[in-house]
Amino acid sequence: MTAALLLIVSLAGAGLSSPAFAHGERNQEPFLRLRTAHFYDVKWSSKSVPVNGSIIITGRFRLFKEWPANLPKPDVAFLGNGTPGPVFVRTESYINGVPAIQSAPLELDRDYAFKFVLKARIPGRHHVHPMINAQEAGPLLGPGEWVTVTGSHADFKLPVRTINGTFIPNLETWGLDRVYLWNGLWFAIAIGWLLFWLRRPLLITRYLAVTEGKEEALISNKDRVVGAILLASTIVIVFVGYVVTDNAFPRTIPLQGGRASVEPLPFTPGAVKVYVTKSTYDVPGRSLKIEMNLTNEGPAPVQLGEFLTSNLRFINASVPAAVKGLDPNYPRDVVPVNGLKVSDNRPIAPGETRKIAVAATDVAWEKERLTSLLNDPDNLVGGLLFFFDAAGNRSISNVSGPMVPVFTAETVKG
Ligand SMILES: [Cu+2]
Repeated sequence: MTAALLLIVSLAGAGLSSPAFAHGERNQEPFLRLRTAHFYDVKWSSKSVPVNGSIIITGRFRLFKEWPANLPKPDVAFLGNGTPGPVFVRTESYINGVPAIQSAPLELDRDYAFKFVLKARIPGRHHVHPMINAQEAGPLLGPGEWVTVTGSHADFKLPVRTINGTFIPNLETWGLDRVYLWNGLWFAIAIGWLLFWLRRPLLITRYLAVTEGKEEALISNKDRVVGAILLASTIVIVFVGYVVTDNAFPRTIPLQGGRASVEPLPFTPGAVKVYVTKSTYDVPGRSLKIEMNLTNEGPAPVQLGEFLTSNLRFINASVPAAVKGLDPNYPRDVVPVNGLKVSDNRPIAPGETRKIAVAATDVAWEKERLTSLLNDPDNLVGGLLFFFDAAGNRSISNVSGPMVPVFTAETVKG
């Protein structure tokens, strides 16, 4: 009976659940995704690439001003890529044009442009994200795009010419014989040493000998000789190995552990000052609503075109420049179809302050598991607001406010 019930439950589950996509970005704490690195203008050069082919990922990120207080600052940060395992090899990476091979300290409330090149290694359909690894804060993921790698892994090659002119036909297999030799040798010695002791009576006999004060009887002279031989031969192996390797490769450079230094992009204050007066999350309506006073401190009238948070792009369909800014190839699963509803779309004149209400309504709040923020002791939502003038110039302002839950549906007209 129980077995039949279990079978029914599991069959029902299989029918209802959708296949597991992506690779766990939704499991990150919402405050990590809402108030750390906001990625924008991200582009993937291609959605399909053969093994040995390369794709280039470019874009920008802003490290949010209201970085979570409980999270260490990005004093040591590294530009990486979020992919399911080593399916690509990162052959180049830059932050603001500076090679990002090493980690660098990054500043909050500043913008950085990044670029990296990935060479396809393992065939399949992979979700590819830009990512910032901040020491002690963890991986901060940008938006993901599905990239298909075609061909066969057996054809993969990574040729490199070193600075002393040595040509390595394939870095993937270079020097593997040495790796096997040294690992095999130490493994064999370790197993031999373990067996030498394990073949004798073990715990209880030895415990009794020790309690009776006869521990000397447990170690014979032969054991001492074997131990001394092992010690001497280990030292000889290490020394000879060092001399032989040093002669074979006289010029070596150790792995570099220094820090790079990267200047942020020039600071451009947002043309619009944002003052949030109320922000709520309508639980049944799956809608984040923000009421705010917007003051245009720039020279031209502007309209609110986009709200970006946690890689979700809520776009105001009434602002042509915002719609134009959405690349037709951009991954659709992070562009909620309802977009951003704005209570008043008339351009805000220079010097004018206007109270507006916006609603970002989408099932993505649940799907991306962002609503678990409602249970957090720190329930601030953060994001970027993109304003556009009539010429299509963009200005970016920060926005943040608490996600206070309401349990009755309300609407924002727009
Ligand atoms: Cu992913």
